[in-house]
Amino acid sequence: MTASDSPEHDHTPPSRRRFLLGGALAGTAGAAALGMGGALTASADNGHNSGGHNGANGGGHSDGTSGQSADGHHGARGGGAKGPTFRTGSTVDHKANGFHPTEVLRDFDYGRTSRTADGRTMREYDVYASDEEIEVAPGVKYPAWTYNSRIPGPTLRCTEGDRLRVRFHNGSEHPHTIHFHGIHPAEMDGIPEVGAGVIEPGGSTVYEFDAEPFGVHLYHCHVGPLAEHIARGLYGTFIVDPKQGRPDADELVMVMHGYNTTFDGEGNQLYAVNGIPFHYMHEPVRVKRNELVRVYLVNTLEYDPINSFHLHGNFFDYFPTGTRLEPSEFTDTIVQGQGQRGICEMRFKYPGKYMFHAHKTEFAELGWMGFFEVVE
Ligand SMILES: [Cu+2]
Repeated sequence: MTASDSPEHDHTPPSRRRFLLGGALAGTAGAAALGMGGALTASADNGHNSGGHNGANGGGHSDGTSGQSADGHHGARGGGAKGPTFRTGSTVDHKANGFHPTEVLRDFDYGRTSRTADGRTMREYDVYASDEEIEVAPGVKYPAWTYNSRIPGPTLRCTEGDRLRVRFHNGSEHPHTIHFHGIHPAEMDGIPEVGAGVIEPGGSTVYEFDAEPFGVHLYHCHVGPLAEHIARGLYGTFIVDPKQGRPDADELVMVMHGYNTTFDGEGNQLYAVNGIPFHYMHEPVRVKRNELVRVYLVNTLEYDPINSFHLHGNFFDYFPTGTRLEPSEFTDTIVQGQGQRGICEMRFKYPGKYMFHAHKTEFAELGWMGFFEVVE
């Protein structure tokens, strides 16, 4: 599609409009449901674009299919009051994907523990890289590169002062590393030409270092082209708890990211928290009224300069990078650049459903939105 044949009011950049390269997925319900235009498929009509993703018209239609066998001829439209069609009703096949975003929320990997010679806790983790086809929207398969076959990778958790031993095996067809944020010797930094350097397909290495400083951190591949290695899915959360711990809470991990399904490196066509766009619209994050909720929030979004987190009907304490025990802010919206992260602590005063989403409306309408469901 060129600018000249796009609908008059569609200001979508070309990279976002062209949802997928080629015809492999043309005509699937997932592509059509995104409401992103005739470039996708010969069967798309003008109505797909007139809604755009700004919700200008009321064409929403949920077909409720899984998308796997949809033929794209049912007239699904994007946009409208309900946003992209797959936002409600349709879901991806989590079983086939091999991970479930609701489980990712509270899934912490503490490793196998033992004692070091000097009496500290040793935690050993196994992380492998692999190439996986992930259904990121109904009917839309994305060729991801993953840690432990999921997006995001496992949440590795420990306490400051622990000794960490991370065995990394590269089962992908591409060279990768694990680069941890934190304080550690240069040779454990997981970058090319230092320490073990790039780990080739079939290769392995061990990253070993002390857990510091306490806070919420991240890890990701550091092989070039770096943007693609990260954007394909090679990232995860790395939590170092303070020795004294934090107050009891319902703890959640949220990794904000996107999918550049055209691979043009010019933006993202989908945005998500924990792997699947709109997942927490379908399955709200259930929390209890008055209970402390602690969100470890990480931004790994590639190709867009900022991301954000906004909570409806409530405010939260924000602890940037989680490296101090006193919050820096009491707010309902924070902004993070890539690699930034922090802890949001909140209590819901009233029961009901409360949205959370990027306060970058474009991201929200392309997948980065969800609900908390507060119950008694
Ligand atoms: Cu890589």
